[in-house]
Amino acid sequence: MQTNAGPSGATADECDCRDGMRPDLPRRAFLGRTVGAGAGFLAASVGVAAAQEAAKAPPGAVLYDVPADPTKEMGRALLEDGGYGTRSQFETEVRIKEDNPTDTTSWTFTPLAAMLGNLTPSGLHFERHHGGIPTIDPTHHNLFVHGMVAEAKKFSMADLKALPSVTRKHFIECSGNTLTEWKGVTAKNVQRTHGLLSTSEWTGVLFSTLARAVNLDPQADWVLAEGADAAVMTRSIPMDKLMRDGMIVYGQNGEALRPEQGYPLRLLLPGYEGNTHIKWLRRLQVSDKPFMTREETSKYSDLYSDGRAKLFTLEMDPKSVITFPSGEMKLPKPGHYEITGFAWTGRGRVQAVDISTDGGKTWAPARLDTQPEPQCTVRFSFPWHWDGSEAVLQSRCWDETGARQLTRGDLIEMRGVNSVYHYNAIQSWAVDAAGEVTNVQV
Ligand SMILES: Nc1nc2c(c(=O)[nH]1)N[C@H]1C(S)=C(S)[C@@H](COP(=O)(O)O)O[C@H]1N2
Ligand SMILES: [Mo]
Repeated sequence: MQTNAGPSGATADECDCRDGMRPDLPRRAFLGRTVGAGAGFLAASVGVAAAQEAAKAPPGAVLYDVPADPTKEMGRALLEDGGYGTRSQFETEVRIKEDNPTDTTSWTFTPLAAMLGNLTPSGLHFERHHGGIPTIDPTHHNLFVHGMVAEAKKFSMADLKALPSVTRKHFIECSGNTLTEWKGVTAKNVQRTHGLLSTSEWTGVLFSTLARAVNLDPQADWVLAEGADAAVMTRSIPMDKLMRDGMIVYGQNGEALRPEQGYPLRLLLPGYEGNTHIKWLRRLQVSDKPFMTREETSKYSDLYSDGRAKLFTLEMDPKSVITFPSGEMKLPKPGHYEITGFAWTGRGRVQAVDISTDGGKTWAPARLDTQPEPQCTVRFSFPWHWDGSEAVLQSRCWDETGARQLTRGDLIEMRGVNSVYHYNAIQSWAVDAAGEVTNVQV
């Protein structure tokens, strides 16, 4: 465990000599401690309050002593080298892993109930990896565009960054998000039911810009996208989608993509199922037909009750969920509450959101707290007076194409229960008389 080094590894003596720092201040005023395994050390050396925080703080978080009055002590020093900032030691929300993990073919859920605003902090973006997270040196990474093109080309990262770019906010949702709801209630909270959803501001080159550079064959109709991970994930993407709004992105929330999100390069297909957003993108092969890869035949297809499976169900349908109050929360007492949540659709902009507090018998419109943008989440809210009696909270949304979020009953009538992917039914949270909130299906 690190005990006497600050966040940048500076020793106490170095700290004392920094420009502008008063050497007479107690050392602990500008020393941080990194959270490790031994909580005993922290209890002994930084006091009870900090030890309690340490119990909650994720590993690696840097803990500072908390002065009784922050105006009476010099604040801590800046990081030695300017450094890379981290969140407050009191902010402890993390992604959680799925219940039955393997180390490399795994996923983590975004803590949706803790999100403030619309964007997901990059460190909390959900993850889904089929072959682990590759480490790729961007100076050696290339994107090959070939197949039915007049001029096959190799683009280095520098080549791509020299092209005109766009910056747009879009969600990514794994089509397996909420899959446990098909067969009944198992997931207890919104992180586990809906946490394979995140929203970022993405920066990169439009596919249409690359298309002009390689000169597409007029017969070209599909493109195979391939990742440089151990899964060598491949998906066939319709050309009209790519030409409409497909992006090759290298930026996420103002900085480079996180390794978990596909560093240094990924495909971003606004509103399409997460699986098609190929990470660690290394190759685009242009063709006149789909390639029928494993990921679009045996996987990522939707099995209906009559035994037939639908292929290429690419657009995510309208969906919404209440994140407050939601499963495993407890309302302390009757009174005023602001119901809040997210709505999204892969087909365009969210048009409106309704709320029911009586299990779908009556509905009233929610307020949209963010401006609806194409294929982007919106935040909604709804003022609610809880009188202390049992309630079932639901949200439903529809989008600018007229597509609606269905009840669970209607969705199952249409789709059966053999599907794995694309579950988008109305979610219900029951509030009991004690204020306990649980996941229910009505
Ligand atoms: N190369 C590659 N691309 C991939 C995957 C992968 O395992 N390898 N997982 C896919 C799946 S199933 C999803 S839902 C999204 C998840 O993106 P994220 O990890 O950035 O949230 O990436 C997709 N792209
Ligand atoms: Mo996925």
